[in-house]
Amino acid sequence: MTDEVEADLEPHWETIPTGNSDFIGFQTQRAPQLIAISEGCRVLAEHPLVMAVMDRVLLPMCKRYRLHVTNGIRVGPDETPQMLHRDDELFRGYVPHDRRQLLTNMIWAMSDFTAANGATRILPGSHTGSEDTVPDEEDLVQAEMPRGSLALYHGSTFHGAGRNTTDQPRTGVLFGYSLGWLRQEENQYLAVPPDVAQTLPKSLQELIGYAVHPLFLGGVDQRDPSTVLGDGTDALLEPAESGKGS
Ligand SMILES: O=C(O)CCC(=O)C(=O)O
Ligand SMILES: [Fe+2]
Repeated sequence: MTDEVEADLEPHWETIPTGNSDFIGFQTQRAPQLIAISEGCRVLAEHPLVMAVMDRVLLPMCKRYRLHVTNGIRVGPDETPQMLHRDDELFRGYVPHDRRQLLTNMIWAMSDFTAANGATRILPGSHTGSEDTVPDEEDLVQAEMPRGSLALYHGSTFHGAGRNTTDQPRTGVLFGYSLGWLRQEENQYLAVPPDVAQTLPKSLQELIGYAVHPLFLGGVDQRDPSTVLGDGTDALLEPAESGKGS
């Protein structure tokens, strides 16, 4: 699938600008809306291994999880290290930090990830630390891995893309997954509007958000959003029914 995803993204890199901050990088390009632009990414997003991990990490806190964000990340030559961060900082100002995860990410290597070209730097064990944890650079490990591999890390694990000292880009595709009752980082309904969502497998429609989270979070006109995709049902949501954990 790596070849397919690479081919899907290739035409986009020509027009995507580099970033302008320590977070999104200065020599780094980011391709958004991967579900809309890449059939290969549709397959990766639902990879059974990744789903099994998310079932285990996220389902204790929700009835279904969502695709939170998608990003092709091409770290160019001479890029400085990305600032270390926790992806769940989006929420932690409002939800106290504890070991339960609000989100979990995977990054899939589209090129070899090496210490020299900016393999993701990760601080193992930092998901158990408090809000006040200050990451120590000495404790970082790099997710060095051959093209076609993936790395997974919790939303509260400190990490960031590394420095690229080579003359070639380091490319990965990042998929984040979050508890189904949280607002997604990437607005999947704008990124993947109904006319595109209609063409996707049902499981992927649900993963990006075209399905209520029980009881009836995310409905439209008292109905499940899948009705907008023309799934044939027009049933009104019934809290007693949907509350059973469907
Ligand atoms: O590109 C990477 O290695 C990590 C990117 C990242 O952590 C992010 O964009 O939030
Ligand atoms: Fe991140």
